[in-house]
Amino acid sequence: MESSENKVQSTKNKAHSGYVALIGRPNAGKSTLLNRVVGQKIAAVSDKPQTTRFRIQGIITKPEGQAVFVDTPGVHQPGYELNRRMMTAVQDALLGVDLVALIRDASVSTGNGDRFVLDLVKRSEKPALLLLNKIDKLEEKSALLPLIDWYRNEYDWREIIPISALKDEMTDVLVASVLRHLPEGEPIFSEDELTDQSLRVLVSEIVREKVLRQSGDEIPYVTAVVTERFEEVREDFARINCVIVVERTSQKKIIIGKGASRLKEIGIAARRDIEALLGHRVHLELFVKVEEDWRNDARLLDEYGLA
Ligand SMILES: Nc1nc2c(ncn2[C@@H]2O[C@H](COP(=O)(O)OP(=O)(O)OP(=O)(O)O)[C@@H](O)[C@H]2O)c(=O)[nH]1
Ligand SMILES: [Mg+2]
Repeated sequence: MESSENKVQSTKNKAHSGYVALIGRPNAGKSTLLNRVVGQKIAAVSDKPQTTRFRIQGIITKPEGQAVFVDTPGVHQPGYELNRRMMTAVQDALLGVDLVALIRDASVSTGNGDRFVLDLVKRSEKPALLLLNKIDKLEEKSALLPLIDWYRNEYDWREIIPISALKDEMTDVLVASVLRHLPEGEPIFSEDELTDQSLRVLVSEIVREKVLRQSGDEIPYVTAVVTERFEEVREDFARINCVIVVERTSQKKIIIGKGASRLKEIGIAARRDIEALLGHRVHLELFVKVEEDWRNDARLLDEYGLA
């Protein structure tokens, strides 16, 4: 009797593991969700569209299994070589995962961009979850019903889950659902691994996020950040130099600001996050450099890690 009970138990508790892609339009909240579920800031977040430029993995390990969340750039029409590469990153992510999570800003009305994203998910023919994000912005939760109806007619979703990545609503339900829908299997990564990104890249992305947050509408698209020096001088102190690349001298002036005031603000905000990431003090130096048309320059894109 006892042994059969144990058997039932062990089948029930079989661990699940695998990859889940976060796919959606720019600004849907994919990176906010990634950071939220991992419990650490690993992806840049801003209110400017096209913040994320490459695939970023965030790993969650629980007794029920391990989920590797794959954050991707927001789906948009590619103009520059950079944007073509961003869209290739989305396609590659879709190919390589066990599960797809379409994340949709539920506070805005449906447009062509949403149909385009939906088509990508349909063509992938993968099991998929629909995440209706930003429910904290809705006055009435019943506003979700027409949206749910519309999506339900379009694809055979494994689950439809309203969430708020920002306010941490229903995100535990979402993680449990992801784990349930991943295949049975052993963990892929060790328990203490949180991301596939190197410290240098995490640092560059922190600086880029601060640039995006402290600038107007033009700068985000024309900015790349590279960590040129990362020296752990002592166990508890590092010297870091980052280069902020823009396309024109006028943009360089905007980022530096009057009396270097904006660059200083960017540096202070970035250093705070970098110190939290590394757990010790950091000396951060920022430089601004002009590289005309870097977004169409394959060599520079490779150099900046935008492969
Ligand atoms: N109110 C509210 N805002 C949110 C929520 N999730 C994300 N946001 C905000 O939406 C904006 C975009 O968030 P991101 O996480 O950068 O969006 P993304 O989908 O990664 O965007 P791209 O990388 O550009 O594709 C930021 O200002 C977030 O703070 C949410 O649940 N509620
Ligand atoms: Mg993003």
